[in-house]
Amino acid sequence: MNQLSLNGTWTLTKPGDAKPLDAPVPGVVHDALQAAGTIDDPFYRDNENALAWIGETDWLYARTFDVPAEFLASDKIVLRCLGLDTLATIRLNGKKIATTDNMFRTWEFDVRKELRAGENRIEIRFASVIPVINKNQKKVSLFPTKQPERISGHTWVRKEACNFGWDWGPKLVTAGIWRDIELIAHDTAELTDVLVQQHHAKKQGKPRVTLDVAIDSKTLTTKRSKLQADVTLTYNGKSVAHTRVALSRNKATASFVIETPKLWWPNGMGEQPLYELTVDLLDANESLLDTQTHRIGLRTLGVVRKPDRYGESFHFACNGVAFFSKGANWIPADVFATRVTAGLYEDLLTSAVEANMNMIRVWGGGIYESELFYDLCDELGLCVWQDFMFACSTYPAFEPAFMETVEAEADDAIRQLRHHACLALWCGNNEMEEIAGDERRHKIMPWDEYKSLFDKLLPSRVAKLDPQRDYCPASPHSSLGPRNNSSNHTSGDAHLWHVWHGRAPLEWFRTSYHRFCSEFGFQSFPEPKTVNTYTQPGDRNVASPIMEHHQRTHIGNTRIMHYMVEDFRMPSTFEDTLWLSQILQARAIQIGVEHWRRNMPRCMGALYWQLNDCWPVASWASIDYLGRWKALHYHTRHFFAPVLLSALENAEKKTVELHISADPMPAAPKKASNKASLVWTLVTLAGEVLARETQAVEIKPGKTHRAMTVDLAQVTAEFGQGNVILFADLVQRDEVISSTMATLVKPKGLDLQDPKLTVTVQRSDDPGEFHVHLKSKRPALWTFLDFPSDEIDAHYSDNFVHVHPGGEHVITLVPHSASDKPLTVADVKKNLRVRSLVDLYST
Ligand code: BMA
Repeated sequence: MNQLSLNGTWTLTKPGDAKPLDAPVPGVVHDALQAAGTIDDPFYRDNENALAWIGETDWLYARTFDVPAEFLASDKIVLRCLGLDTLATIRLNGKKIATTDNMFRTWEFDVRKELRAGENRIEIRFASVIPVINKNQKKVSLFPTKQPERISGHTWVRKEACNFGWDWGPKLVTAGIWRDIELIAHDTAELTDVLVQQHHAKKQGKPRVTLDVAIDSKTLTTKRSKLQADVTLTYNGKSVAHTRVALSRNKATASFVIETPKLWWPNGMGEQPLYELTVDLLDANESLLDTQTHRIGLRTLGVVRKPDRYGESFHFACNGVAFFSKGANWIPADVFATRVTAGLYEDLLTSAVEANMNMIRVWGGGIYESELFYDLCDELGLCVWQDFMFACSTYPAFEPAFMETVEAEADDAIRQLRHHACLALWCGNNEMEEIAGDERRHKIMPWDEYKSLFDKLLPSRVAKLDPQRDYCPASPHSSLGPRNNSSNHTSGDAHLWHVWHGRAPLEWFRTSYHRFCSEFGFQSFPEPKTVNTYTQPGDRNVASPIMEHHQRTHIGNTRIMHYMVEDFRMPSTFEDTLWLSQILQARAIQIGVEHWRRNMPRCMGALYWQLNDCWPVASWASIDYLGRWKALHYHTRHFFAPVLLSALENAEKKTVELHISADPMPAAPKKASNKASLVWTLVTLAGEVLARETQAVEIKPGKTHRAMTVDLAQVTAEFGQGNVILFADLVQRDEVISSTMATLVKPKGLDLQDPKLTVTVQRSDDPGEFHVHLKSKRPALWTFLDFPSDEIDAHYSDNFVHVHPGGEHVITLVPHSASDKPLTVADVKKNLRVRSLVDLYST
């Protein structure tokens, strides 16, 4: 196999305009226009509004390239396009080769006859999708959304749904060659398919894995037949197994047994060893005709759905061990997919792991992410719940051409992802069972059409191409009871929007006994530094038109303020409002997740909406577009900790229950002690320590239990209900492994006083790193560090922590200055700001 990349600089022309621009490939039109200075930054203020014309225009990409004569000597040459966005007409040396209609597909066209030695010219013209959508909508109107943030009818084209606007994303309709484009030459034969299946068994109590590698190839010429496949499995560069099989009718199966397999585990449950499988296709003379390599992990992974006392279970298990899924929903990491670098993927996914997540759900309104994303998930132990790209709308499943392109798209996606150790589930769509119905009333999708796509077509492709992987038709999906119930307590997964969209109080979460919460969320604003990148000083008021422009849910800001007043006092300034919205968001999600972890195994998963942003905006994300962790992300580290100590207060009974919920620990040494101590302190708002006690407790891996109940009746009678705070730490081997705080009133009921924080900064042994020691005379709730100056930014080991008299928090930070100047302790001291909740209040 020979390869000739066509990536690089192309020209881009708006048909009718004489002057072409330089355009990088892979790339999209917006990026090229911005680089050329034709348009301003689409994310600044409301620049987006002036850019709709880009999506309404046709665009022409073109380039010339040289083909060496030897390349043309191959038996077959294909033009392989890994991503064309979307309605493309391809011409090679003036001749039309093909048209495409699906952004998600890998397109391959035989172009041997069209190519010539020396210079060739390729042109790809992208037709605007907007007229196509409008024309089709007149024919059959698909789910015309009432949400002004979305363009109706976009589901007529197979293109990233959120490109047409979402309740967190702008309407910036792209076009372009968004993934690699290349020429591939093959001789004699090519490998068309390699499918690996694993069979796990135990021999004398030890795991043993048999791999079956099914090889499919296509013979291009008969001149040299007698094909053979050479199959090697290596681990850390060393061969673990090797075999050679002869192909018969272009097929073969190679099998081998791995007697001492190193098993792959989700993050927190063990390691992530990865093996490399190489399949070389050889002819009788041992000439290499084609090769495929896949990195695999040895494990079983999937969903367990079986009858239990609550209905039907819904939980994931790896190597037979059930685990609570801790994670978040993933949206495209940038409006312009081509801007997503390996570094960005790495930052976001590493942040997920640092926050103790073990699962990511790739939501169906975005894209099948690039290979890099799944490689990182393999390495980090992040299980992937993978939606097919269908979301919150209806689709023309009544059109045979639509079903055909979807089938090809599904095959491409399954083939691309199925070897990944991280892949835990294929899921048909996002939130479409709620809008399916019996007939095409209100433009809903009739069930027979829905079923033809999500109960027949997609599962049949998964069964054929990835037979060992589970499939679920939708998220949410309730397997017992009506399918359009998005909030079923007995079975399936649920999307819980009672808090936020439904305006239920935060405590509503504690009434939820759902089996697996695959979506729930709460918005916040990004921090001031991020807001400053898209606003002018005069915009910096939450209700200004620009701040509202960067809030795509029309009820968004009202909701934030509604809940803020429910739980907290009013903040003083615009910036304090941004910070307080983050504290509020962190508190909301914490209440939900801690409740669900206390209710294992009835509930076995919490994936909040949403991990990341695709532009700078107020949203449900825990990490903002510029990679800054919001308060929620810091809290996530705590409420997703492997062993969680959580408090459940009861204002009527005047008690606080302390619960310990632990993940399973299959890789822990057998003799590891599960003993720990619970240290709890009762403090008044004035800082008087009323009690401090220690109790021996046990951690029960894979289980949750109430470790103790603290009775506050007496102290609250004496000091007042809103005057006492309980702080508790779970300590094991002298290390605080989880801590919690509880009050019998909402935070707004606390008359917080100046906590008299003492802040000590010390240089750590690692260069560029500092330790900040925090102590206080009075309770300092949600104490957070930041550098207000634009000169310095930092990443913190922890933030928004509850400091109390008698306790100390040490936060490690790695600051960097805009000028790259090394920072001294004095610089840090001078610039670091440490505040807590009370400092955000107006009085
Ligand atoms: C959901 C998601 C998204 C949406 C989010 C917030 O249910 O599936 O469509 O952005 O809620 O409204």
